[in-house]
Amino acid sequence: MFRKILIANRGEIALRVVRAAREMGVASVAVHSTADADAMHVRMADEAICIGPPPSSDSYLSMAAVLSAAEITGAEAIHPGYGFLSENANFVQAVEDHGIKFIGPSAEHIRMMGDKITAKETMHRLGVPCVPGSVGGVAHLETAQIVARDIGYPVIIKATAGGGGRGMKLARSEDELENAFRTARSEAKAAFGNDEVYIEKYLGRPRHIEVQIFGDGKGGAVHLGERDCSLQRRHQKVLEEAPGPAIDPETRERIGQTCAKAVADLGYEGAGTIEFLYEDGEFYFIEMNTRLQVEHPVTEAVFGVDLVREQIRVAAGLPMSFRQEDLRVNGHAIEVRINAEKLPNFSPCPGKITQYHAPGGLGIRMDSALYDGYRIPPYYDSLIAKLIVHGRDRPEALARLKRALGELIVDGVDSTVPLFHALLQEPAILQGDYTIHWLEDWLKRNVG
Ligand code: MV4
Repeated sequence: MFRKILIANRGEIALRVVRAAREMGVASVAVHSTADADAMHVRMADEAICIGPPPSSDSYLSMAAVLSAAEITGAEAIHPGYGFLSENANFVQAVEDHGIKFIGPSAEHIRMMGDKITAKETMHRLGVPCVPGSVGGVAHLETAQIVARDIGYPVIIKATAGGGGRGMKLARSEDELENAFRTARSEAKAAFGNDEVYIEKYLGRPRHIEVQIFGDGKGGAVHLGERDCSLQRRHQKVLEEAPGPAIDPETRERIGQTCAKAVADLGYEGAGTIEFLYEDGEFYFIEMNTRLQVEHPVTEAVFGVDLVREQIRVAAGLPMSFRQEDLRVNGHAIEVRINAEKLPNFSPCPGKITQYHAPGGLGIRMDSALYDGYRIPPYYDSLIAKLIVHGRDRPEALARLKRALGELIVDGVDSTVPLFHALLQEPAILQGDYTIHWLEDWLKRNVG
């Protein structure tokens, strides 16, 4: 096992990794910008080192600064958390070139899944069901027309270098195709320096279902069921749950085994998520994320595992501490993302936390780096806490969520807490009956 690891991140996820490492007897090094000198992850880690000025581009995103910090502190491995450098294949290569272990998949697997056409071709080849569409990229309008006629309108044009909702254009009929195709290509060129696009059948009212997988890097892999992450606003997830309210045990087993087999065939190492659209009982692969995700705690709650511990174990060359047959869904978990944002526009609301009280009791987990008097800096993501509740079933989890939100105190800044109080009054939420469009439609009706 490693003696010391460096955490190339901040906020609640940096703290999450410090906690896992400490339980394993592994020392942790926090890195921080000058804006984060008083941050909780800095206080909780065994060591801390300043890596630059407030802008992420000069600190948390600086490969040279992070690598120097690892060298200086003698860290044997780097955990990237999510965001920042977590899916940067060049960073992984640089880390390994310095003789440091990257806690995560290989540069090759990150690069493969970062290119959405290659990701889709790979998943298709491995037997994962995909959205009908072009085989590979589409370089000419004439080809786009032929593909679109074949699969039928509406179609969606996506940038191969996009993902997470960036670089997509809808064409409802053939009259819209030329404009959508040209716009998609020029926007992709401007945003990513790569104008390659592909075409898919547009699915009108799907759910976003993602399957958690975990590989040992040696051809072994398991799945840990799915999460339903359909409640999103502008491609930012707002609430996630496990298991998915629309997924029965047989369906979970079928898609889970398909995903586990695919990543086993790849020799994938570490945590990953295979994202699907789910409509009319069918799964359609869209993207794979090669990192630990923000919403991983709902999976940890229902499967009773520590995914970060497993990441560190396999990175150190140890086997995973469970096999597929050890894993079973226990109850139901829901996560809500508490952001320092002001409704109705969700505008970032940095500032000083004048009072903070975290909820507690049975089935409550609060992942947060907040404390009384903390100043939320204006430079980073507005996520300030994740409240994760676990119950024996979905109604119990919902009751616990309502109870916990009532106990929570976050004073000094606006937050998304009132949104969750309101959502818990909605029959569609209480029944788990929502698609990827439900939240934006609801916000239009209720928040203006
Ligand atoms: C789609 C789609 C409908 N049909 N692909 C948006 C994020 C990116 N990961 C994929 N996205 C979508 N791809 C086809 N063929 C609709 C979306 C989409 C979406 C997906 C998941 C969660 C929320 C979403 C909100 C709008 C659009």
